[in-house]
Amino acid sequence: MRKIVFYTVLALTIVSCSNSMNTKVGVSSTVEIDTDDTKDSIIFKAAHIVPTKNQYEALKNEFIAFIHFGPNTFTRMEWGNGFEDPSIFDLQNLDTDQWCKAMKDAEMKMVILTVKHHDGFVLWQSRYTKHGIMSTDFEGGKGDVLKDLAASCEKYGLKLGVYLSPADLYQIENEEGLYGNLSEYSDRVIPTPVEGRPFKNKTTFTFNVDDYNEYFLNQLFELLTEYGPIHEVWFDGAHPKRKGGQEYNYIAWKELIATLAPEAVVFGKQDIRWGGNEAGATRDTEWNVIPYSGNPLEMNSFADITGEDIGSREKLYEAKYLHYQQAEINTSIREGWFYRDDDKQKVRSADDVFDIYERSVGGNATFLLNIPPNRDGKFSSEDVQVLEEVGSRIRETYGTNLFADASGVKSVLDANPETFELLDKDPKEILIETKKPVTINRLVLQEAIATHSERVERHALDVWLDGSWKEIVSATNIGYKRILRFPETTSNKFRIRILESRLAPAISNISAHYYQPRPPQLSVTRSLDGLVSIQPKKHEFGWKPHGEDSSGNINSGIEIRYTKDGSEPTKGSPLYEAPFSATGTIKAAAFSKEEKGSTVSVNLGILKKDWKVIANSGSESDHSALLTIDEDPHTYWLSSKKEVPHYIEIDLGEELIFNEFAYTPPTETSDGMIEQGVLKVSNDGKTWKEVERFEFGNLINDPTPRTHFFQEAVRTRFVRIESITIAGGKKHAAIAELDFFE
Ligand code: FUL
Repeated sequence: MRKIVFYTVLALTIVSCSNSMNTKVGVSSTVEIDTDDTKDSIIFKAAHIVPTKNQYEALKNEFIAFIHFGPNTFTRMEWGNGFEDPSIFDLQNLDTDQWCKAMKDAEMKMVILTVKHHDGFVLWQSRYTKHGIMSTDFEGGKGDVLKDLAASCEKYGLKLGVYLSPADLYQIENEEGLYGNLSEYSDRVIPTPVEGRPFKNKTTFTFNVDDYNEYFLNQLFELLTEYGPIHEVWFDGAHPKRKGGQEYNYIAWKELIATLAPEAVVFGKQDIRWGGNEAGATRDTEWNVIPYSGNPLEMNSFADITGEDIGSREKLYEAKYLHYQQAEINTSIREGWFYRDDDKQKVRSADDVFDIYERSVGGNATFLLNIPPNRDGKFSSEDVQVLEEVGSRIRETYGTNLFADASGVKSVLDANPETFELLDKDPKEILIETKKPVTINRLVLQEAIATHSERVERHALDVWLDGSWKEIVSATNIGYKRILRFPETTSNKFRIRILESRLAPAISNISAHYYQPRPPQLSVTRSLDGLVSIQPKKHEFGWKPHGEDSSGNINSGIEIRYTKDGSEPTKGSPLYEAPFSATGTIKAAAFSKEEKGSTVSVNLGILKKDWKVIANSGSESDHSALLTIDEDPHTYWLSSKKEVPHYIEIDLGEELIFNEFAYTPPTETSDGMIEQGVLKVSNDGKTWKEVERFEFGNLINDPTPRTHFFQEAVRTRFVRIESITIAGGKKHAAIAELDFFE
């Protein structure tokens, strides 16, 4: 065996629980690749890279919370500029208990607060700046958000972490600012004593640093000694601005953190890496044993790792070092990291959050979800509802193990992560038999990563059905945890096959679960050709799209049934399989085995295929008048003219009789909602006759399709809609869709 350079003092003993053979091989979280290493010896080394104790504990948190709170909450900005007057942070009420209860209900285990974002404003009573909560009216300038949060965390049993932004616009912009002030490097004692504000913790450090690093270290000292144990220190990589070639002496920060917060992991540095996006997207294969070109234990700065393949064998062969560094998948529950408002800033659905949870926690990563408190110092009720719903789905699904009384390999069925089955003989498989048949659609697999690293490269689940094994699902790596999702299957015999691995993998846990599918809300659309499609309604969350079909990912076995005669759809109604032709009323609902989803009902007007817009009062770019009759309610005409009346004239292609029309306003803008208007008709498209006046209320708050019924039916080929007033006194006119009904 080749020489392995270990950086941990402790070399653990790997003991196989199922084999009498004890394999004594050292493990480490970082190892150097030697010049004479071969592909095989590199893989051997990779198979002995394990998380540190702190990293392993952090992985076990699984689902954790982020809180972005500060001046931006009040200015409605995503990034401040450092010039904010502290009084902008007009906090009157603060309810950190409410935050913690909601996080606990969601099954989260830790919360990380932005104690200082890029604007440089501090949320705690720092001795080293006045740019923060001490200069606001909150609790007479004595308030401390971190202190309140720390107390609530203790009460609710949550761990605490801090986000301290290295970028600091206040320290860049103000005249006496320390950031990039070109100060000399010299030996400085941390913490810098401040008269009348002694520290209880008497530890001191001497570091050779400049002014900004001294300031930063002093603040870290306060955060890590005065708020109870800190379990994660989060260093963001973003910089709205830089100055004076300012460098960060991370090696000094690291020594201070390791001494004062020995249980903490560091994000953005050697312990935890960014998942590579802020959208909640996950990799299909998330390796945590990854290659480095330098020694990560000595590195001062860490580049973002954003590629798709980061830890395959091919990548490892290029390494100078192999290092354990787990991913955090971070995203926000709202559109934006900071709270802006309740109307326009959409909130992720419970389906979306639960899907990200299963993809990240069940994909060898940790899920860090941001919930930004509002200006009343609370989580908004919509956010709380999503958290409660996600928590109850986690408990309902993963709280019951359907393999609890199964027979098979005890060490993987005993729910004890310390015991494991070392699969060192072929075929590498595990058989599990339940007393009675069980119906499952989720399987959780875990490797004994703390002692045996992550070794599985490909695996599959087989189910015994009608006298033979049938492969139900396969996936790549496992690592800390893999959640397999598949259509429900019922059997009493299951087989897990490891198809490829790095040496002998050690499986520590296998459990089976059932997720109760939730019939999704549906949407009914029609193409210009008149083909009607029914599909799960897309959640309208516009911020940083991850491109996943959340409802499709978590639900299986859902059927869509519909009616064309106005009756309520039932399990006996026609099954929707492909688009069909129809006009009139379509009602549809999704059904799971147990449940019926809400019914969607649409009234489809006369086909628009042969319609033409013949005139209109101008249009803004990208908002042509044709979008009024394109069967897509997400696109809309926006007139260019800035005063009423606005008009649009349409040639229906032939003479038609109708007695009602529908106006669909745009949902993406509140500009242009036609509150009052006139419908005119013509038989030559030139001379117009008024037939109806219409009025629609509350369009800005409720931009849903509105129908106007006529006194009597009209027969015409040309129609003209003319606006009289626009909601909210706005100047343009906008139409997403126009429909006429026979
Ligand atoms: C980014 C920052 O710039 C955002 O404001 C936010 O804090 C996010 C978590 O990290 O890089």
